[in-house]
Amino acid sequence: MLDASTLAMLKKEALDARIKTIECISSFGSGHIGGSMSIIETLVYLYYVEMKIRSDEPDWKERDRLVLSKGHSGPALYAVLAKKGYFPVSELMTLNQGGTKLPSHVDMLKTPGIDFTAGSLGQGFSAALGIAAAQRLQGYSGSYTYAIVGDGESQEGQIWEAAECAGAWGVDNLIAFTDVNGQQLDGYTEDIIPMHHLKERYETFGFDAYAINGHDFNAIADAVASAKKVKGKPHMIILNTIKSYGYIPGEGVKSNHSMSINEETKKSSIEALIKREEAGE
Ligand SMILES: Cc1ncc(C[n+]2csc(CCOP(=O)(O)OP(=O)(O)O)c2C)c(N)n1
Repeated sequence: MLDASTLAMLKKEALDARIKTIECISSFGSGHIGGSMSIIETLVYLYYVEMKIRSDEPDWKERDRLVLSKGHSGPALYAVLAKKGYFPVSELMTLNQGGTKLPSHVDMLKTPGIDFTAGSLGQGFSAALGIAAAQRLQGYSGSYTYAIVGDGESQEGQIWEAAECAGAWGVDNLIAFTDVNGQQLDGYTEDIIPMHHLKERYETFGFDAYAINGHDFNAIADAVASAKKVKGKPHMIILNTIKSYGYIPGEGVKSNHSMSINEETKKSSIEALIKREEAGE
């Protein structure tokens, strides 16, 4: 359970990250708003509370790592990294443009603070497992690797190969999240390949697993704290989320994976979000 001032700080930073995500996607004209907005609380919680990082030394060897396996959600991570000081906030407005450090899919060779390149779905989770295993081998006993996987992405077979190895090897410094926003590129996960019983599936693979509301900071904090107490098993936190949460024109919309956001929609959607936050809805 988080104290009131930490919770207030996290909510403020989440609102700010949502606004910056909308603004940076709008600066290019379109982008992956849906899957960016559903993971904001997780990113903000990890970077503001949980992770052992140095923004002035992004390559610090003993740092915690984050692999955004659903690499198309880069804009949300960029918004958080910019605010944490990895690069100037003004660079957010170069998203996806020629010469940018911020491609639409995360790239560790281009962006300070990005720990692994992703975008070809299914691969990042394996990389996260490898990084976590390497941390153990190198003796960084207090270092964790976090991974964020999509529910659509979980249809990739490679996800389950990584799960199999992580469980067999007992890689307990791997703390992964699956963002179950119920949607993927072209529709509802339920209509394509349903991802039922994910918590139980991961338990079967030898994980310590949780299922929580992914927009609830206290639930995220409690799950991570519980995970860190369980030794000898990797951890999977299933996040029940809403795709496009906070970009109101995309909420409840089937085609909210990648959307066009013009100047007018940017302004009106940010105003509507702030109004909703102020009303405490
Ligand atoms: C191997 C591979 N196949 C297809 C794609 C195209 N693609 C990009 S995002 C996406 C949907 C992913 O759905 P999900 O993991 O649920 O992401 P979210 O809804 O959270 O954005 C697809 C199919 C890809 N990037 N990589």
